[in-house]
Amino acid sequence: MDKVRTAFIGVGYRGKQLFRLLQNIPFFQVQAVADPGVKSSEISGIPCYNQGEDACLDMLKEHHPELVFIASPWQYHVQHALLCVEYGCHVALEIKGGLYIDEYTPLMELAEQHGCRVYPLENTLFMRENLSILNIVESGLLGEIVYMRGGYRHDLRHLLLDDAGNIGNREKTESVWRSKFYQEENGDLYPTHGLAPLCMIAGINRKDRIRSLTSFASKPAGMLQRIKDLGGNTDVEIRTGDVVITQLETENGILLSLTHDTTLPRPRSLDFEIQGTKGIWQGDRRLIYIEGSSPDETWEADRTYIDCYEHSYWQQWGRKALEVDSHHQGMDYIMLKALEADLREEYPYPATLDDLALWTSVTPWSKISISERRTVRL
Ligand code: A2G
Repeated sequence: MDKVRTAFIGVGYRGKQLFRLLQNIPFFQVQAVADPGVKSSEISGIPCYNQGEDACLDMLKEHHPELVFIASPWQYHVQHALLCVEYGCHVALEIKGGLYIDEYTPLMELAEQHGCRVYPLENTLFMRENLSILNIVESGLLGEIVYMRGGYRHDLRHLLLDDAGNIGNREKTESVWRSKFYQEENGDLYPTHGLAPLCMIAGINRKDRIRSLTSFASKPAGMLQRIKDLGGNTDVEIRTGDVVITQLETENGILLSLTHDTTLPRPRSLDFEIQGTKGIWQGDRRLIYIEGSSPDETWEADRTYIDCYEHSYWQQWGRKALEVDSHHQGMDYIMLKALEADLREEYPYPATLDDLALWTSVTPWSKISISERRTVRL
């Protein structure tokens, strides 16, 4: 495969970021986009399908793409992916939390029947440090993995509320549909940024399985405080706890801790920590400790280790990644190059639809665990 005929369903905030990055990779030949909310003037030089319910269907019929990027609102992901697979397209599917248990099963079945691949676009898998840590863990430097932590800790109040403190009202942003989840659900709404790299690093869903999870939620106070400060109407219901913590256990006895924390003031963090029988790495602080080689009980900067164990993705494409993708520190670009490498049959993409189904299942299971105050078996 030399080039791939590519199309987009959904070109909002995220779709446009990916669309722009693809301009740097000649392999992806973007033929058309479909999105009822987009104006042709926003996307230059290619057909833009924005009329009516069947816009994306018309696009598929008229352009016969081989690959479709799906970056529509969360509630449409599976429906759009099913449609693309019906038309024989591979799918690059944006991530989100699971909307219900077994949500991806029909897609897995249909993709298998049609011989289509579905690539989860989880960019944190491609963070330079995470990929070096994958190599470090595989080399045995941290010993046997025992405990891992990750999370999505990102203050989204500015996105969920407008400047007057109205919820879901920030025009032309994901605020319009994303905020509804905060009003209706109490659980980890967005587990994949934290969980996906942990699963990749420890081989979960390959050589180990998640057995059970237990989630806990704090009260939801952050959004209401912010609404009050902005002079908005505080007579709204917010259900998602400000901090939701999920503890997961694997069959091989690894404990994972996952945090969802998006409605309190804080600097952004993915909160990674990987701990094994020979050492520990802390992503936020960029520190590492290896027994026997680090000074006794003293943290070291991780830089030398991260450089020395650099993943082949970053060795090949890292320089360009940092040049063209400052917004996500190169990881989006590396992800797209990894997708290209898989489609060219050169190097397998490190995650599958089966992995996405596992990561996202944390959302519905965490809701059950919180509301029934119990551990759930996966
Ligand atoms: O904020 C960041 O870019 C998130 N990505 C992304 O998932 C989304 O939530 C966005 C807000 O729209 C990372 O944190 C890697």
